[in-house]
Amino acid sequence: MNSLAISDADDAVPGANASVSITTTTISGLAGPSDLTSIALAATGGSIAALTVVGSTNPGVAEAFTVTDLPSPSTFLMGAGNDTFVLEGASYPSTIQTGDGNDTLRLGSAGGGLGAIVSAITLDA
Ligand SMILES: [Ca+2]
Repeated sequence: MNSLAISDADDAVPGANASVSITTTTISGLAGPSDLTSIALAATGGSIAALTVVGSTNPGVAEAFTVTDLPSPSTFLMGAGNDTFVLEGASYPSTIQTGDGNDTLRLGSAGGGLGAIVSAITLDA
């Protein structure tokens, strides 16, 4: 079993992480000097037991994450800042902690509906 830990805690660039997209296989909008570096997720010959993604801890960075589905059980720590987190689907249990700031959390697809949320979710706004 494999664990993946991805942290962008020290990203203090204004406007950073403003359009992060997470799917079962890819994280985009998070890495690189302009958030343009894509991260591919895989566990060839095994499985991912846990994914942890840490967002910027800078209160001036208002991040926006959209998760279409999860590659594994996942934990998202958004840190400080006025963050937005949208969870459209969850095939694995997940915990979302938005940290300090005036945050927005939305569950469900853009058209409405929670049918793609099939695992337990813990929200800590
Ligand atoms: Ca970043």
